[in-house]
Amino acid sequence: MTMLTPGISPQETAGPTTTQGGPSLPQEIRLVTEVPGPRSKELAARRSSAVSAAVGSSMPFFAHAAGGGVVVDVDGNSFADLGSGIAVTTVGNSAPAVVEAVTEQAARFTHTCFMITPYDSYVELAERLAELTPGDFAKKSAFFTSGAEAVENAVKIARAHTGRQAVVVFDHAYHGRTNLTMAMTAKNMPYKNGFGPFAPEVYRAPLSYPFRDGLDGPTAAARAIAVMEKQVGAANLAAIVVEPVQGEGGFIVPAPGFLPAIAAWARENGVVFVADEVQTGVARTGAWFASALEGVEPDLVTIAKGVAGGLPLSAVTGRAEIVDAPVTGGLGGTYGGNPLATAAALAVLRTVEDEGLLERARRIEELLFRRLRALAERDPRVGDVRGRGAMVAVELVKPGTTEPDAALAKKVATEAAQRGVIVLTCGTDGNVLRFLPPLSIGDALLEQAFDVLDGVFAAG
Ligand code: PLZ
Repeated sequence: MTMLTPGISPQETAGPTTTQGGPSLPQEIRLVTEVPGPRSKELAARRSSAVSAAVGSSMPFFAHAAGGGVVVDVDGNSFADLGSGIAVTTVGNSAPAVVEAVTEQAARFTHTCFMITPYDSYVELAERLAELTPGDFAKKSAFFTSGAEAVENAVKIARAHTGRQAVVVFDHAYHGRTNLTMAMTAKNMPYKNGFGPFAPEVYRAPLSYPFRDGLDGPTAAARAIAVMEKQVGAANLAAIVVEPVQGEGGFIVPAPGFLPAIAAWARENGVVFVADEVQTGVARTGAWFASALEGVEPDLVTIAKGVAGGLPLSAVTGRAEIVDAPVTGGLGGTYGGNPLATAAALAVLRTVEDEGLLERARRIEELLFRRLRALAERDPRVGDVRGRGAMVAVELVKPGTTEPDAALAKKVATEAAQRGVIVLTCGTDGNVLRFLPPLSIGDALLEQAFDVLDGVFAAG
């Protein structure tokens, strides 16, 4: 039984009556208590004595149900969700097809370990991802559980294939929190601070960052290639790993031509070109994979987050001869491609097609750009509006400069939560507000959420 917080009457802690999430939840912002409400406060108190202080949460309330475009908290408040659990619930939270597929699979078997007794959904998912990732060539996949694990395995595969060791990543990159991926991630605080030593043979090249460097794509690529040639040497380089639109680093869209030039140099030099599409992949940007928007066909693609609607699944998909390079048994893991997750992923891919969600992501891009460009016109603290599909951000600066304003980003996100909107920050400087709504969100709720944000900006 739930303990009541002293001084709070049972009526005040009545909380939500919802027993189900999914798209049938009322699609509106509706606050019935202060934020956080009494039940969230009570859970926060228990959390602070039981959960590591090293694990943070950006929202002050606890979730009870979610679906469509809302998250309902334990006090019955309904928030517009502009975060999708960091780009995961792309097809919607508790999407009906996902719930059905996982329920059916859970009732049949929950686990055998693909390395012991294989099952068909693993094979079918590999076939589907081979079709959906860019490039008309033979492809194969291996499945894991987290995005970081997919990136680690892409590097293992590239090293096995090339017999080389070095890995090149970019400024502002985010690739994960495991030892190798911490080395690949750019930002120290909070991801790396005090956690070294890091894995060796990871080199960092300059990215294309149009708002800050003003370079066109080919010029920015030449600058990065010079670093690779002079500081690493193509003969030592196993892989280049790059996010087609940088996620945690600030939703940075490289200038046109940057990614194709890097990919072409990789091909000429026998270097494996890896697109880390953990955040951009699976319809988020209005294409199945963001590399396609630049006409790039990566040798390997890392996939996670949106692919399985919240079930832990990640993949490396790419050129068959490269993915086959490690020795048999060289790739795997107890839970990699768990049957609940592969069933969920097949349902996610079907839902994207059945509900026309690539097109929906492009419509969301139009709405987001319209609202945010109007805001930028009025408010000189909005320095840049950028992104692709339902992956859009504003970079906040001191008016008239490019000096980052992280305090403003934090203030807006905090104030928006008080008013019923979940919005996340990102960026090496912490000055970027990012918008990642589920593609199941409706226009009316999106407009309502941006009315709230306009109000927050107008208030100072
Ligand atoms: N590659 C491009 O965006 C995860 C991390 C949030 P995992 N991004 C969210 C946090 O603070 O931990 C991410 C990504 C890209 C790799 C990863 C790592 O994916 O599933 O979190 O391991």
